[in-house]
Amino acid sequence: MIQATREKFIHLFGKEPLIVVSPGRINLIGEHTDYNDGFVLPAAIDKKIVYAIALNDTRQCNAHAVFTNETVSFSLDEVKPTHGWINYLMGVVFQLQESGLPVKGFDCVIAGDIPVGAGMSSSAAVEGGLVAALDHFFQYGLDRMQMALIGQKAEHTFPGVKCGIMDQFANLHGKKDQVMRLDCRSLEFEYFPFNFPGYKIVLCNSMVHHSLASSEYNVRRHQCEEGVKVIQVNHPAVKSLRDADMSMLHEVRSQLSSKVYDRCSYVIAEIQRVQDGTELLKQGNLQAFGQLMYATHEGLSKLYEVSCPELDFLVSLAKQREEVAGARVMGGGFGGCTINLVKAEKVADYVSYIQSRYNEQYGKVPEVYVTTIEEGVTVKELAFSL
Ligand code: GAF
Repeated sequence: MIQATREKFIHLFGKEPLIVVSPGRINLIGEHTDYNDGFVLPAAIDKKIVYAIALNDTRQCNAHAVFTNETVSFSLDEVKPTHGWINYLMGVVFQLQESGLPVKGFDCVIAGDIPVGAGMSSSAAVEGGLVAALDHFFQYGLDRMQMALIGQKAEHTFPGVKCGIMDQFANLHGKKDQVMRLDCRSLEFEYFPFNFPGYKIVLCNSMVHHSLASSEYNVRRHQCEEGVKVIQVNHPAVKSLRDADMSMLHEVRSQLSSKVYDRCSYVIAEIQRVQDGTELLKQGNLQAFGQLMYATHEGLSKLYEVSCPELDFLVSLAKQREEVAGARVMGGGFGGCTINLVKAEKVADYVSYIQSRYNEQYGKVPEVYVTTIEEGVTVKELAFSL
């Protein structure tokens, strides 16, 4: 794919590009905890966006997307929110300009194999790849966390999703075969190996993509903040759900709508599950970790209400199979993928079981990706060294 993207760029723009490989991400546990100052456990994966990109000595940015086969242009003097994938690029450019960093016109080709809307964060990959490319050209000297924060702000201000930091962080900090535990408040993080050679990480795509996903995402965030405001009356030290516990939430139960109560109770439990899950993984106890994944799914489905019947069905299939240590919906939800930890020698059986049962139930065959944990955004300066 890298070579094909480079060739397409040379064909369209007639010069040699810089290549940037920008991965999607998985998250083992810790969903909707990032914007509550909690913990997450993501990793970058083998699904990726590839940029071929070069400066063009104008004030015009021209981007060709291989997946839609269209070229979209915008002027650096008129960067404002619009529709479609170009929004992610414009958001990044806008945030760099806002930070007082120089940006000049560029040409790029964007290709990739991250399925859109599948919960693997193709949007953070588009953002992170562009920040890294522009940082390379202009030598801003941004560190990877600063780049992630620029991507997150781009997402807030252009597509308008008030996301946490997890996706942009994972995209830019990934390391081969390592998961990362990020404290989303302090932004401190640690790597540790995901060392289960007998198991594979299998993503099952429900092929459902709800258009309400981003507006409902923002509603969830707002409901968490509502809960915090009420808890703060008795406990002023509580700045976010990270600081709350179930007894504090219980005290204010009568003052909260049942939805806000449920959202908060899910998040408080999930933040704890990341802490417990990290220890279990470090101890090599994948079976117990898998049970936490099922508990997360239950919470995301019943309390946080970001699942859908198709995802619940996929997880119910996983639960019946002894080769699966754990499974749950991954990412923002409202469609997309489940993440499954599956015994390596049984992956083929499992995939055919899932695909045939899902097809019987919903009349479509889910795509399945057996994924690996890879490096974060990589800038490849010399095309001939590919
Ligand atoms: C999306 C968001 F972008 C992340 O910040 C995170 O909140 C995730 O949903 C849910 O854990 O991917």
